[in-house]
Amino acid sequence: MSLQDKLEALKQETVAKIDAAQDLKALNQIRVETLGKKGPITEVLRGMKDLSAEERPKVGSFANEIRDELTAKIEEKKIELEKAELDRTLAAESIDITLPGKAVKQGVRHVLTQIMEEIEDIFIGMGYQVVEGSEVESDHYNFERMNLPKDHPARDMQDTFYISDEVLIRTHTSPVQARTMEKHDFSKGPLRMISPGKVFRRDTDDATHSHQFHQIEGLVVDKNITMADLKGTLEVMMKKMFGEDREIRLRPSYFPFTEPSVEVDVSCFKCGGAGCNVCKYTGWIEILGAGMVHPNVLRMSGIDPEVYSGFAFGLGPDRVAMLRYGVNDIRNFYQNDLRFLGQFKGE
Ligand code: FA5
Repeated sequence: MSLQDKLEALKQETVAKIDAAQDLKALNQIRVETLGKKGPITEVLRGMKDLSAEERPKVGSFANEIRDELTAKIEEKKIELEKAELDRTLAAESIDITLPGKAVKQGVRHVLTQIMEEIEDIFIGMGYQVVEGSEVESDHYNFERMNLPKDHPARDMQDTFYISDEVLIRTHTSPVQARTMEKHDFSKGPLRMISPGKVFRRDTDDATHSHQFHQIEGLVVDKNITMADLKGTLEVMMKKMFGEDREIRLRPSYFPFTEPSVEVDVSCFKCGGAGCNVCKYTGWIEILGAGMVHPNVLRMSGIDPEVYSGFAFGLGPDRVAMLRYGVNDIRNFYQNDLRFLGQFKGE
């Protein structure tokens, strides 16, 4: 058999093997065996030294041609096998979207946020706007504009943390009254607002006191506003918060920024007024401070007390939450214990 015939036969045989190769490993094996240094083509080329000078270049170029053809064929097959392998991997790794997912642990809003939003909703329903105040406040708005001039003895009831002589963290949400009143345009209608937020006092923490707690301020100013409006409004809120058969009672009290001033009690939601441990056997639970806006407060905000009058109240949602859920220590709200907080699902 001539060298050319041998090469041709070798080519046919190798092409058949390449076509039959099942994977990249087998293909590589064919490449090494056929085209490698110890392979048959190299062998043929080595045998060329015995050929005549005339035949040598012919056989040489034929052998090179065959080597190039086989190399190209192997390359082609390699691409084909690689694609098949990728397809197999993709099929094997496809995601089964019907498998149940990992359950995400869902949190709940803080119980105090829930209570405050519930109260906000009640007042929004009565046409109030919700106003945001600033936790850092000036002495001017926190005290002076609330009819508590410097050295007024009633300041002792609300000592706080001072940032400078004039800047403090607010002791109550009442400064929002002054800030809202001075901006209000009565030609656009009466002023009706509530303002929830955090307040701070230098109080010693105990079961019912925290140095940081919450208040919701309420304020209505218009012509002919009376105590009857205050009582009616608070009654609506208490019934919505604690049930339709709740009653409220107003007791005389004192705040420098309201005159007259009252403390408001709600009939005990647990015993209905008969007396129990929740209401300390009085039948009533104290829930907020309120009163008619003091003429000085109106005047300082540029409102004529001869023409306008108003009522205001300040309620402690922490205490409301304690009463509603029978929580006996206010500090529970601030300790971030998920076993406690997770109980209030907010349905
Ligand atoms: C005031 O702060 C007045 N600004 C409320 C007010 C507004 C009266 C408008 C009249 C008109 P007082 O200090 O009583 O009032 O606080 C109001 C409510 O905040 C209390 O009824 C109580 O529910 C809550 N509160 C007061 N101190 C604490 C405290 N240390 N921890 C938790 N709640 C408190």
